[in-house]
Amino acid sequence: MKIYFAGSIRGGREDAELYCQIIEYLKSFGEVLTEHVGDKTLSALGDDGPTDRFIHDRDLEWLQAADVLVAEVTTVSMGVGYEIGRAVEAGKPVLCLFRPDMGKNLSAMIAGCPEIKLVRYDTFEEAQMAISAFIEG
Ligand code: 6IA
Repeated sequence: MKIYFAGSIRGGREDAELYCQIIEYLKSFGEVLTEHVGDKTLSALGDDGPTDRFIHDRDLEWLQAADVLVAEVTTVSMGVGYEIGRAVEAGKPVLCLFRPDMGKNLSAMIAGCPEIKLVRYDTFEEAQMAISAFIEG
């Protein structure tokens, strides 16, 4: 099982610790292709290395190789929204995790997409249950 995890980078890194925990949990189901998303040393600049073109092309290759996409969508991110759209278009199963109590609004393009499995949660345990139900069916 290859898992593409999507979380905000340039959209803001306030949930980086949570991404890291989700990635660790996802690893119990298979290979996480995008572990860097949970790297707590990575700043919102997200540009301390390869060019944007390189990042885009490499991430899309990983997305095509992935069996599923799991996204934490509470922190608004253009890149995460783009990845979700590309995954839906490619017919990949998509799980979006959203924390309603954080004072953020979820885009209708995510909340209203019938192909996306959207789970609203508060605790990490709820996120774990949503992930295992999504992956193990
Ligand atoms: O618009 P955002 O930057 O918030 O988009 C975040 C999403 O785009 C993540 O789910 C990533 O998969 C992808 N992404 C954005 N920037 C990078 C990136 N930057 N590297 C890998 N994926 C990215 C460079 C960091 C690297 C030097 C460790």
